[in-house]
Amino acid sequence: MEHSVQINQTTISLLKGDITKIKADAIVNAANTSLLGGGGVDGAIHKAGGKSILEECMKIRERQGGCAVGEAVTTTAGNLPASYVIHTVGPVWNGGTNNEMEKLRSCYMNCLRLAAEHNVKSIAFPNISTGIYRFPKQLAADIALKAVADSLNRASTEQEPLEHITFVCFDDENFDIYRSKMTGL
Ligand code: AR6
Repeated sequence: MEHSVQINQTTISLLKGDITKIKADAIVNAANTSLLGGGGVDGAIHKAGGKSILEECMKIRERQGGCAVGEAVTTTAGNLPASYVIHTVGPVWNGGTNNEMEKLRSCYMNCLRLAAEHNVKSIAFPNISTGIYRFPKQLAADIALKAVADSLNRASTEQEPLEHITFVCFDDENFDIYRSKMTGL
């Protein structure tokens, strides 16, 4: 781990690479409202994780009709070296006047809430919405880092602490942005 900062009992790290290779209790998927898979990180997670993830997503669809933007749902992780996949649906960037920023923050908050509910000790996030959904990367990184810092500073002392949060950047641009912003945490 090249870059890491500590907030209370949690280490926040930055990694460049493929989230499907990460051995965390939970990895986050940047899904869409259908939960049926797609391109980008979603495609990579379903491809590497195998069909059990899609089967669980289909059961969630039957129960609640998919997943709304800003919300998150949990499945197991199939063949991945993680225990859970937390699927969240980021906003499509539409100029910023459609509550995109609040919706992106709520993705991170809801993933952290589900992680706590499942007693997850380590979680890895991709850069939600910054690919196919075209969210500006600088702004998305500010929102992600602030959401995580706010959540950790607010965490109840009765709750078992999350030990490790990793931001997994796939592209150089996001990696460079996170590297420069993490020093400011
Ligand atoms: N590991 C980590 N990050 C990745 C990987 C990977 N294997 N592959 C891509 N990224 P995107 P979105 C990065 O497009 O913008 C799908 O079709 C990528 O560089 O995956 O939220 C869904 O089904 C980018 O920084 O997700 C939705 O329809 C980040 O992941 C839609 O795309 C997010 O890019 C969601 O779009």
